[in-house]
Amino acid sequence: MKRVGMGLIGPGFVAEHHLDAVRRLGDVDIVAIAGSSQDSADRKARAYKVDRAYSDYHALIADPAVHVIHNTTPNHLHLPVTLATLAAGKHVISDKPLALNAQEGRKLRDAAIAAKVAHVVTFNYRGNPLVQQARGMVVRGETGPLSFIHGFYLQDWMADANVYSWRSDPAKGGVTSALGDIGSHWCDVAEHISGLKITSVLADLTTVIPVRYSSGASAEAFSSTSTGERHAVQVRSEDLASVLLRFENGAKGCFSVGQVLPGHKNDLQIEFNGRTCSLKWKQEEQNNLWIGHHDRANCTLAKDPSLVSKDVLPYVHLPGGHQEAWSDAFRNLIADAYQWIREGGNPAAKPAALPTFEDGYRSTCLIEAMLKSHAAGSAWTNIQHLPANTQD
Ligand code: SOE
Repeated sequence: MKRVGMGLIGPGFVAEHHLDAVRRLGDVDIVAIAGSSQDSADRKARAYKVDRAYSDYHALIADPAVHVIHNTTPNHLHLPVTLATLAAGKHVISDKPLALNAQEGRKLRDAAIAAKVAHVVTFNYRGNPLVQQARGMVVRGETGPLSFIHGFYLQDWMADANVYSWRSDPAKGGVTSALGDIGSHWCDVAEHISGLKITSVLADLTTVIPVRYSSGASAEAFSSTSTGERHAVQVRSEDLASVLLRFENGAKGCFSVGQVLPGHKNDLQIEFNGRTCSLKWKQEEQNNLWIGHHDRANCTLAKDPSLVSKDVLPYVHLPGGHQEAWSDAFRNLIADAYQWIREGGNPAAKPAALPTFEDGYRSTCLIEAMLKSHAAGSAWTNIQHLPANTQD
């Protein structure tokens, strides 16, 4: 089989997991990475055991051995890096959020469709086998019509005021922090499993830590803070938010996100209440799916190839009792992405669970509606998600 060459731009926290996932596929060559300077690119290339390092991402995109770009840059670089990749006619896998706002998200969605390449956004929780199992149960009508979808996504890595990353800087992370970074994942899982679109939102946002102390360098996600000189920075983006949701079938919902909540590491939980049964999935206990009943005992489905439905099997790699985890699910998403890439990004050949720039654009529309809702004093706000090829 012909090998595919990939290049990665923006070697921060999540980059290592992109490289790991690609290495596990076995038929993709990691050609080069690009960083913000030659020095940092060289350092990261050595650490990640990549042969070539560029300081200029345009040079990496132009490298003829590179067919696919992984864009893991901070949010403000998603637009220029991805547009340059699409202009070169190369496939692109972008980190979420796809862009800083809905206008940019739409531009990227439209450019990706016009470029006729594979365009993927890393809503990686779709790669979890029990997320796919839950989705199938809803599709097959096993839950009955859904009436309530609720949960949260809570983290604590920003609980220390000495953590200052680009996520808190509106010029680099965008005006939102918690909603864009992790609320985007929660909403994607909610819509993906339920098959229902959120139609309107009512949001209440808070900045629990309005002053942070920066060392000058951006803190990597989940890294501990270094000691030394720091300066105070005013933070305006939210680190805590709660949102009420209305779904297209009349279902109601709500979720909270927070980045400053001690004890919560990567605590994404989501529950779907149907007329027949309920489903609950917790990211930190991702090998179990809770099934709630009214008229018989509740039960837990453990991830096991002999128990999940057939269509979920490509996402399961180990027998029952052998725990699979975050990086295995991430690898599943990347495997689907490369399956699509090998089909040249033909829309008809896209694996069903794979999130595209359409989903990435949709996510920017949801977050934008939440920001508008809050700014309007927490008023109900409809989602404005424009189809491809619409005129302004
Ligand atoms: C940091 O909050 C982060 O790495 C997110 O950016 C990821 O999307 C999430 O999967 C884990 O947490």
